[in-house]
Amino acid sequence: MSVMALILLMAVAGCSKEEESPTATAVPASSDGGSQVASGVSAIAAERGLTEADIEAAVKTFVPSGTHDEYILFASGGHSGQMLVIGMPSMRLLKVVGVYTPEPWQGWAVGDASETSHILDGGDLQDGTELTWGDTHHPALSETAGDYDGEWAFINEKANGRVAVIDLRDFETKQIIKNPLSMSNHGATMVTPDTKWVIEGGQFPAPLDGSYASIDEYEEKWRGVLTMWKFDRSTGRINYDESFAVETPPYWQDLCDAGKLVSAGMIFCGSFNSEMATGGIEDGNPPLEAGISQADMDYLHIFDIDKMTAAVAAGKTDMINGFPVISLETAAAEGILHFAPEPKSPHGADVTPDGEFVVVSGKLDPHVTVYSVPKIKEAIAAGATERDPFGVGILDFDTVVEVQVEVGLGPLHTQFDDQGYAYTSLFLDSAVARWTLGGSFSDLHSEPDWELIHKTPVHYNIGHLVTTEGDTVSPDGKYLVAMNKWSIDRFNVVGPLLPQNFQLLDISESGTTMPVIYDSPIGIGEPHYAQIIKADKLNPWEVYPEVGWNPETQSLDPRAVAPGEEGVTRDGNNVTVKSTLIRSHFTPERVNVKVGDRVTWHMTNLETAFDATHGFALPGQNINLSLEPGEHQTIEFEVTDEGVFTFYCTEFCSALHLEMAGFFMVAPN
Ligand code: RUQ
Ligand code: CUA
Repeated sequence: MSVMALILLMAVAGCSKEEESPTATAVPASSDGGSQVASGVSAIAAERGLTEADIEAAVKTFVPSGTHDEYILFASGGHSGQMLVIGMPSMRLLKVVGVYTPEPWQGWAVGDASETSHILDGGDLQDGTELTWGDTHHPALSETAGDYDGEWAFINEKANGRVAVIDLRDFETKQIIKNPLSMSNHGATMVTPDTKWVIEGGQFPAPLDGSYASIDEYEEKWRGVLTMWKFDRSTGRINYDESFAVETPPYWQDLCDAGKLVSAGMIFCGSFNSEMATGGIEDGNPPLEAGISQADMDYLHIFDIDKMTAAVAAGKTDMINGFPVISLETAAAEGILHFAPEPKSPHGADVTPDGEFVVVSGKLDPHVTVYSVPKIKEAIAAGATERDPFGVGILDFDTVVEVQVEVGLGPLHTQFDDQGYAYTSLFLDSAVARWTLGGSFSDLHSEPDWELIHKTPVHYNIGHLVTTEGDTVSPDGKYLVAMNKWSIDRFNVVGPLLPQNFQLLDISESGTTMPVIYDSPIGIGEPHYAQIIKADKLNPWEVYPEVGWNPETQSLDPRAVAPGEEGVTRDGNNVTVKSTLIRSHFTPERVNVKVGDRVTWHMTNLETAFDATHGFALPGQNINLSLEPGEHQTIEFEVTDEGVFTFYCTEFCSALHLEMAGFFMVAPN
């Protein structure tokens, strides 16, 4: 019997820790049926060596079969290129949304024939190179007035500088955009509190036009970039033509966060390598990691969105690769960009729920540094007295810092709850630190402000952490997920490559109680960040709104095939197939073509029931589609090889699913 079943029994029996210690030996059965069950549970717990804490954790996380989770976690799939959808607190994996990597189950971007593959092609390199993987780091849920609204998700792709838009009505990727100026992003994606802008911060500098410049020209020609993608809710797409970028110095820009409430209109991005180290270990130079971490301070980048849009409206942009860019000179002169010094190889920059503070973690500093937004605004208004080599105004550290809080070794990222606590991941300590906030959060907790309260060890190498609705103006403070890399001793060994581990922590109690209650290995690439939304804020479709729906346009497809319209027609070498799918057959079942034909195949799933998905696998053509109820797909391909190929449905859709097939017969020309 599994621990889950055990817990269910305990719940049924009304067993609690007060009534009975699960670690104790079984109590004698009484005539009361409940106690008999409870004593059985005790015996199982004793036999399995479960502690009281184990049982409490299991009771907290068990979601009985047939019931739904309270929260949904949207996690990056790391270098799988995908996005994970996980129920919480059960940590059950619900979906791996295909984004930057073809995903056959969803028919996502498999081969070149489908419209979803054209969406993936939206992220092709300027020279046409097709990319079939990605390194996703930071998903962002759309917000209205600073709160998740459950409508859209965005996720970056670090390796080649791309951004994707996912529609949460059907959990499918709708748009992938290649950044025209940069081959890398890391400070992405983040949204402004109204989701008007999707922010793409950079990482590795290079000449923005994609040209070659030698490493000796690093300071002169290599540049960083922050890209502001304009999101249009009515179309559900990023509007490329209303988007623009801001040139930044060739420091390595890092994670960003959008301001909210008092800091609305501001963007904060960490950065490192203000040393502008360029490595060259083979020439006797210090290695990059040493060169980059020499200085005590790097620069927190502080952007002003209103000043950016004013500069764009006034035409103060240069066109680079056909894309408007506010030059570094303009950004410095117009006060679009300011710097505040930040200590010791900074990484995360996180804005508190009230928007008043920005928490920065220096990876080599045991403190987090808390900046005051009102103080930043005053310092900007007073005018920067110092400038970096590119003319960007530097604010005085002591003037803009509210406080530094010692939290432990290797701080990376910070999240928030509803009890006035902040939570910082400690990479070197392998722990989550809980510390108190001051300011408007002071009354929410009973401890002194700005003080470390507790550390919970995690296993191991924690990167990001995420709390329930933790990036919003009103976090829920119920759970925290520690996103750990390389779980060396947590799971059965599955070879030298170790699973990543999401550890669930219960943060609902105050003070020093903050236990780990579940381990959830992730069987794909390193997930960096995630966001957690209350499940009832999502309103996904159960079936497409109308039969003949095109998910790529989210509208009725004029090419949809109605019953009776099926058939194969030929016009020269162009063959048009019109098919319908319904349990358990394709119409037509025989499609005759010749080598050299160009096939346009329209397919409509006529089903309207919740569970009536059909697949379409066509051997020899690298084609696989998933047609959910009501969905229409059109594919186009050239036929190059003769033979007979049996297409079939890939979803076990009925008792006669194996019979749901047809013949694609290619005669010699
Ligand atoms: S980053 S932990 Cu993108 Cu912190 Cu990975
Ligand atoms: Cu349709 Cu199997």
